[in-house]
Amino acid sequence: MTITATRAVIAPSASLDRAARRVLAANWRRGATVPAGGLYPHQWSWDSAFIALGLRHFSPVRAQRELESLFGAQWADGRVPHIVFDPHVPADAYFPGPAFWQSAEPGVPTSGIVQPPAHALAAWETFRAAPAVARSRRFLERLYPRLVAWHDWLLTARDLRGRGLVSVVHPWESGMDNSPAWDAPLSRVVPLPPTELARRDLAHAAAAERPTDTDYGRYIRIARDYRDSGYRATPGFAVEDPLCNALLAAGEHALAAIAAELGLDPTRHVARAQQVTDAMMAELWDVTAGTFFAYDVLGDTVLRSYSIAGLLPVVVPDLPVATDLVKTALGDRFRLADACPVPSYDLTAADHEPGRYWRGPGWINTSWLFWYGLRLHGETALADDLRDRLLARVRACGFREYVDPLTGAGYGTDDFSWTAALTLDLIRTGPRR
Ligand code: 9WN
Repeated sequence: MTITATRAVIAPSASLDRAARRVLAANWRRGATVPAGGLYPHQWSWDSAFIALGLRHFSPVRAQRELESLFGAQWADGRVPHIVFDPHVPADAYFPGPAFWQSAEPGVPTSGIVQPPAHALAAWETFRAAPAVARSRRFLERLYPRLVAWHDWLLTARDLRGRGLVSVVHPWESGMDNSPAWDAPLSRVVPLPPTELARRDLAHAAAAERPTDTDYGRYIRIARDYRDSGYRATPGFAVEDPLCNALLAAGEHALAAIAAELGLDPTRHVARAQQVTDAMMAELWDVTAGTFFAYDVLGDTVLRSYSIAGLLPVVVPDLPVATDLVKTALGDRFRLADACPVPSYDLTAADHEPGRYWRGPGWINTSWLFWYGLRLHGETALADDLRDRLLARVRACGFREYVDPLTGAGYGTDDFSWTAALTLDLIRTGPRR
């Protein structure tokens, strides 16, 4: 069941803050937070990074444990799985579940694909919120080698073109599953028939707000092929996504700061951040379009689709084109000045769907990343304005998963953890003005 009408929750910051903490408390399970009790009843990789960014403000230890539990499921090769399954949850609560992935590498059942590397950034910000607590728990000492192994794996196993950029080999790895940017490469994948899908998501959200059966048929085929190769061979999908690579570059900057805090040499991370940034500029930047485009590795072509992922390299310090990205965000495609949350996909495109998942609605995590980037690049007035409007949206809609950026209609699940966590961060970090 889904609630498509917007709920009026008008609340001043103090009660919004309390309500957000209540969501995070309700979604906490034995050492980690589930994204949503019904729809996503396990631990997800990049969700935990965003959740830690909120938890750090009122429970630094829980924020640290959130990341530690995720990295406790890291594979020997360095990859961090996109789902860590909770063995206490019934096997059929989420599809595809542990029986499909057939992996228990670190001793707990996990998936075998990954998600965008937002973790180093989250770890550094988590440390900065409570350095004394983190030092007493040796948080960075324990996490740093794991974060390094994770980035090493990405830049070796996943540099498929040898250009210094990471590829994702499943739409789920991008975190923006049914983004229109993936339509062309996905069209080459023959979907499995609906009879081979045991979708559980439709019990918790309306079909019109979720990926289609054809999408799922393709997702499951790619995941099955990857699994059957021992999670090694490139399945029938591989793209260089600007968001993943931007988070990696920003993450290397964070690793440099972490290394310095630990008394280690940060040079390697500074150099890597620069290499990834240079590769993004050389391979993914389109100066005329004013955005980064993803690259279809198997089709050997640029994916000229205006997704929010193309603007999110704004999170990279020293990015030479941050001003151009802001200009594109202010234009008709994203309408930064009035659309809120920032649309996931081009408002002017014929296939923009304001309520369907990553094909149009605004999400808090990508909006938060854009806000973070605005602050990073000194766009204080725009950042403060976006923050105020994001908080107003959450006050009006509640902690929905995604929202129509023009009408404010809420979609997907309610009491979504990263919406609550990043709302808390927006409240607690405050405006710069
Ligand atoms: C597949 C958990 C995850 C997010 C993703 C979002 C959605 C899963 C799904 O939920 O994906 O990984 O079942 O649809 O697209 O970004 O991490 O919140």
